[in-house]
Amino acid sequence: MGKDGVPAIPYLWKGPAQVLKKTFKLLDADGSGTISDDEGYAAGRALHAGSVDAGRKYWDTMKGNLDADGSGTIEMEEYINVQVRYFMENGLEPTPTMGALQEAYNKLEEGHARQMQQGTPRNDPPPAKAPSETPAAE
Ligand SMILES: [Ca+2]
Repeated sequence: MGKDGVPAIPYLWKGPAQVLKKTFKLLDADGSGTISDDEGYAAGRALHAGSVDAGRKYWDTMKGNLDADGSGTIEMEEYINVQVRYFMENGLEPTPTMGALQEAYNKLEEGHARQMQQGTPRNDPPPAKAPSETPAAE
């Protein structure tokens, strides 16, 4: 598996980067080292009380922002670096940001547990039509 160090991250952002790393591992349900659409949609559902539409919208937006190299899947470094860069560029403070990230992590974990309990089938039927068009960003 991957490299452990994330060299681009300044010291102040190590904490948030660690939470992002944990979150990535939660998102990467099959441990493949990348987040696929299925995994991203599942996470979106977990964060939006099981709503398929909201989950899909969430991940499509996230992926649009995170997939720096356009590979169609999200690697751990991409996931961490893009978000930390975003926080830095927007002048966010590391400590409260880490709190917010931790909260999202908890919610995600809780949502995953809930989905397990409800016995959500892993073999969801494929979407009727692929969401190929991205919302116009104007
Ligand atoms: Ca994966």
